[in-house]
Amino acid sequence: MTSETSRESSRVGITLETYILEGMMGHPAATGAFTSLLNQVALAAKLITSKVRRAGLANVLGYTGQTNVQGEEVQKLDEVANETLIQALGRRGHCAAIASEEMEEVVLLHKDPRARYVMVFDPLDGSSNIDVNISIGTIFGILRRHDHSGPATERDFLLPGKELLAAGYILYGSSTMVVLTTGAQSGVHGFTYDPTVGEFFLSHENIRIPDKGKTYSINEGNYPLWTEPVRRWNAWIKEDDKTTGRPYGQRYVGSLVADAHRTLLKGGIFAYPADTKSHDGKLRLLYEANPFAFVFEAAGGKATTGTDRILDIVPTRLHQRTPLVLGSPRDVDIFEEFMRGR
Ligand code: AFP
Repeated sequence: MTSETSRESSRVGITLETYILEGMMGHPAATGAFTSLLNQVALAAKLITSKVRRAGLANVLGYTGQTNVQGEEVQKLDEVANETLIQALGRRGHCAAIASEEMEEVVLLHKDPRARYVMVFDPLDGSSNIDVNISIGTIFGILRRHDHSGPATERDFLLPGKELLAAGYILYGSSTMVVLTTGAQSGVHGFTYDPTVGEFFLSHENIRIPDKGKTYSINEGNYPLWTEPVRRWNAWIKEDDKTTGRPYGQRYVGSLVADAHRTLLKGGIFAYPADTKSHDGKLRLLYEANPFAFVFEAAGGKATTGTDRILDIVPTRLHQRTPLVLGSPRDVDIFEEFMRGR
């Protein structure tokens, strides 16, 4: 391949806006509503980044939840991120309603029947990590309403994750990245933010998770609460066996976006299983597990509860929890074998 053709076939370096626009051009019947929604997510990503990057100054400007030197109340960063997303998504009239980790109930944005989409998000996941300057993130998913003749209700959100039209996350790490997919056909792409020009550029084109990894990611402090199969899998993954690449290394940030992002790029397994304290696991199905399951499957990975595919679960509640196991197909398969009694 000549350098000219390889340059032509790679889209690395295009902006997120161009990528979204090209996606719309590939669908002649598109109205632009979905495109506009994705663009508003990109805008929110820039706005939240600018706030997150100043988080370390909270004690200079006033601790969050207290008053700053100007005597103004300083809003908590997760509330700021939530407000920013609501404002951005409410602006164009395409998003009928949102469900957020920050709010008990669904928030209606537009009653107009032309608002055909609803969005789920966790505005700032891993927020307990803010004070210690560790990566945090925003998780989002977009669903199409089945019936948009009347105002949106909770029913519009209680759909299995396989119905997502798009999902992704924004990682506020050493740089800010948006990782986005509209499904396996379009692939999973990562865009890195250049703060000097205020744009996201395609930096990770067509992310594919390795078939097998070398690390496992789990809160091992929960060992006493784990079920027997989880303990057996945990002992197995730490055994010394060169032929199967064990022992695996352990990595755990405690910020789902950071742990899942590393697992997506490097392979391996992330698990937050059910335990004797949390029978349904800790993580939330609609705005944590489903968007990540959608991303991982589109990248060739797997996402299960340990026994069942995440994207098949039909939710009954907005803030429902689920056990979550994400990762390389071979690593998730082995976890499932242990759950079945290996
Ligand atoms: P916070 O938003 O309270 O920091 O919780 C983060 C989180 O929901 C998710 O991002 C992590 O994967 C998980 O909880 C960590 O939970 P443990 O602290 O129990 O390991």
